[in-house]
Amino acid sequence: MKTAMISGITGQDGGYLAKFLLSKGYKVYGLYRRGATNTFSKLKEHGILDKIELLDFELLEFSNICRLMIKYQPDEFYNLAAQSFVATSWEEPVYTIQADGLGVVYLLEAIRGFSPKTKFYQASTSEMFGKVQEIPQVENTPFYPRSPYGVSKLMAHWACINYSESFGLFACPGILFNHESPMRGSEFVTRKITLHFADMVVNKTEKPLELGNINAKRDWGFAGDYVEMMWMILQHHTPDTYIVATGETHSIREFVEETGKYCGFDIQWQGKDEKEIGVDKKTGKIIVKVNPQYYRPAEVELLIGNPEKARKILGWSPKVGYKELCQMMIKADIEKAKNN
Ligand code: F7E
Repeated sequence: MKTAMISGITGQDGGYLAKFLLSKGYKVYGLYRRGATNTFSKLKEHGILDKIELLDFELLEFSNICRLMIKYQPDEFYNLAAQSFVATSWEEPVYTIQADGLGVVYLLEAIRGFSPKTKFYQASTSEMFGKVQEIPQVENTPFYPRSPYGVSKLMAHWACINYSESFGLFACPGILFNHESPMRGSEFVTRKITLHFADMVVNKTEKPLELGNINAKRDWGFAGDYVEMMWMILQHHTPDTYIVATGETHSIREFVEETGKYCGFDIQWQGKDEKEIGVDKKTGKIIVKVNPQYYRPAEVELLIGNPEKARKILGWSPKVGYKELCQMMIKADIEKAKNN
């Protein structure tokens, strides 16, 4: 039986990946950071909580990582643990850079020292492209991160490649573009939108949804598709870097319109910039309001990845398209709101 360790097991990707690896017959160790309130709700929702062995883990505690590597020597390690909310990285830059950058060096050092056969997957991110230097972005597009989060992930990305080239570790970064699902954290814009709209539809709440920059564009895919690619990257005969994206981009505004349509809203935009509002044509009610509080100190305006290498070499392509993803998320949140 192959063994896999997943750090960040309580997050969106941790749940989908664990489910996928269990279906492939893996023994899965789920690493989580002990806190005052531990939340395993996503694993429960997937119905896999009792199928995973949960282990205490802290990215910044090198001794803890070493002990894990010495004891378990997993075949595969998927590093999905991170301070993953870009906006918070300006509030907590030191912690973000320690956890998302230095933490990865700890992991690589522990693997190098105690479990060099472990294949390592690093969750790299499209945020490293930031102020994009090329459209669409490919594996060798120059990076230009725009947040402490992007900077820390870039360090981890290169550390991974460097440990592979220097010490022969099987360490691979997958550059994942935004990936969403009904399990997405509520702080991220897609889920913030679908949760709010579901509340409006089911509980008839009237408070408008407040958003920041609605003109930013993202290449949104389905998390369930993307975790399969993480696994595929580690099954290839040589370690390499891959873009994981759909090749399509949409603005936050479009995501609002698409999910709003499903709720029966016909959103018309009025005003400009900070004064912009989205009004439902049928009822005249304000559904969305721009609130500059959600603007970021430096924005990533446009992301669109070209997943051609993943398709050609690994035979991967996303199964769920943009509209299907919008529907999946809003439908799931309406169901959840009804059941609560
Ligand atoms: O923001 C804009 C915001 O927080 C998307 C993480 O998984 O993907 C994610 O990072 C866009 C930005 O995701 C609101 O300014 C407008 O332009 O959903 P997000 P993100 O920052 O793209 C990458 C690939 C990662 O690696 C990250 O870990 O939406 N936006 N209004 C807003 N964003 C939020 N969160 N809330 C708003 O009210």
